[in-house]
Amino acid sequence: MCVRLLLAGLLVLSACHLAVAQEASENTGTIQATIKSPYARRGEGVVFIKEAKGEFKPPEEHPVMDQQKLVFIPHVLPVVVGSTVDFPNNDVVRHNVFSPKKSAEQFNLGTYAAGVTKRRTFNEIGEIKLLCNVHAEMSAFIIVCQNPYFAVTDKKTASGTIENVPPGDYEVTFWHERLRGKTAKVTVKAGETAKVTFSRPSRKR
Ligand SMILES: [Cu+2]
Repeated sequence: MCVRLLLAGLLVLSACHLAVAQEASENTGTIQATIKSPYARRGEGVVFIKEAKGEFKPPEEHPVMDQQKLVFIPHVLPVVVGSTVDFPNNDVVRHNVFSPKKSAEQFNLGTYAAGVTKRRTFNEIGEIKLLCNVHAEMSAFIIVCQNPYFAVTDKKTASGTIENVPPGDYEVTFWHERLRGKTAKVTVKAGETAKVTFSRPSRKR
């Protein structure tokens, strides 16, 4: 009897969860943004809403910028402002992580051993370039956004899909290592996908 009640309760619970998830997708829209440039296919970019109303809490689970085989993984990591990023050293050698001048925030985590994780909280919106002063070939970017409505672009399609966007009018923009960002206006409607194309952006010097 008890087990049956428990099972019934679990069923009701999971049905509720399902309903909430469906509601979220029915009440929100999607933005599919594409960067029209051959350079956009030479690396990931980030498409994002410049500014959205509301206050956005950083995720409890820290975004991760990993270090493996002398490479930062991922190469491009968008986060919402206030996020704490973990920088584990999952390599067999020591690494140093720092951000050079012109980054939205400058910092230096120092040189640290394999198996150690350092972390940092990002409170300034903008581009953070990451370098390692032990290995000149290592580089990556953290893009700190005002809101969680961002997506990394696919290298093959140079396109990114921003999901669960509340209906409204927005300015969408992009960041790319090789290209200057452009802005486009978009209207998001519930249950629909709005498409944005950034045509022929100029190269960064
Ligand atoms: Cu290194």
